[in-house]
Amino acid sequence: MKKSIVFSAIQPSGVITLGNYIGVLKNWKILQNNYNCIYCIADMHSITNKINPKLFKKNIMDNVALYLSCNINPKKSIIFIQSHVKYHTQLCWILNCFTYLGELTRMTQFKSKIKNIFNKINLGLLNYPILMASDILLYQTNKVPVGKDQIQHLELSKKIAKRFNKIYNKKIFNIPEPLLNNGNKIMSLSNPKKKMSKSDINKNSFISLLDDPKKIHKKIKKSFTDIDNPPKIYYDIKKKPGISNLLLILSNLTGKKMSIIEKEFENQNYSYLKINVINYITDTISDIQHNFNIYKKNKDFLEYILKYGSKKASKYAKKTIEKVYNVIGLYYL
Ligand code: AQP
Repeated sequence: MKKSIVFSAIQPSGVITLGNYIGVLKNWKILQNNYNCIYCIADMHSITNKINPKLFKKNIMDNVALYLSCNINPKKSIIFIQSHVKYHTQLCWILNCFTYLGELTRMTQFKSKIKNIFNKINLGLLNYPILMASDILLYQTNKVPVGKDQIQHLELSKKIAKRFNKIYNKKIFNIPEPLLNNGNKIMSLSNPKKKMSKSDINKNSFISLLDDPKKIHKKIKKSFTDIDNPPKIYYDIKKKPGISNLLLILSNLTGKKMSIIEKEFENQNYSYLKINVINYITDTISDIQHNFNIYKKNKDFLEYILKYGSKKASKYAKKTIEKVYNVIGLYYL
């Protein structure tokens, strides 16, 4: 039987964070055993923000090396850079013509990203979900592993695909479904009301997969702590957002249920909890960094993987673009 197709991507707007890792990356290596997996470095998405070009190039290649370091096997999964497959932006323009302005201005991420921009809002921020829809629909994707924060964008992708299929009365796009990794969203270490983000200007708000143990120690020690007297450790995202975030990180890294974690820490103080969180993060990350240091030295190998990946991805994407051109009436040569 043909395996279902999984598509997932991370933007190289910074180094992959613990939030990205827990939200999606940790699961990718498991998925590649049961699905045809396509894992993308979504560089075109990142240029909605101004990024230092030198740093951007470094982040792109660091993140490729991190995919491999997290055991994504290029023999099983396609690994490629979004801008290397021209069909993403091609389909994006076409889908722009099948999406309404109101659908885009309603997106929560758009609203939060423009909060502090008072003029000159670039259109890439608004169109971001259409490029994401193109990424997914190009590969006739069945399942999309996403964090809870991206569900709204995926719902819009489904809506656009259904609309397109209905207009032409043909199944041009497969309708993708989310693959939620228990729906966990890791929050910022300095403000647990915001999600942990790699492009956050406050570097203490996130753990990057390339942080050294000293930095991890400092960031967790300084992380937001809920004030209550006497301090108690239990999971309650509303009453204790800071402690709940640390418990969530622990539960994900240890694989233990939240009720078990709560029991282990019920009579302990915050400092003891933080030391445990530091130890588990450091353990997880040190294995990844060990692999990273080997891959990072081998630029030729990384480039070979990327060339091979974009060739394979292009082959699949071209098929969808041909269908789209034909059904719309665009001339395809
Ligand atoms: N904090 C998070 N907790 C759980 N999952 C998360 N994801 C992102 N942050 C968290 C999931 O990671 C995948 C890749 O995300 P992305 O890089 O494509 O975009 P993003 O969601 O905007 O991630 P960042 O880190 O916040 O990037 P910037 O700072 O550039 O905006 C997605 O599936 C996402 O759900």
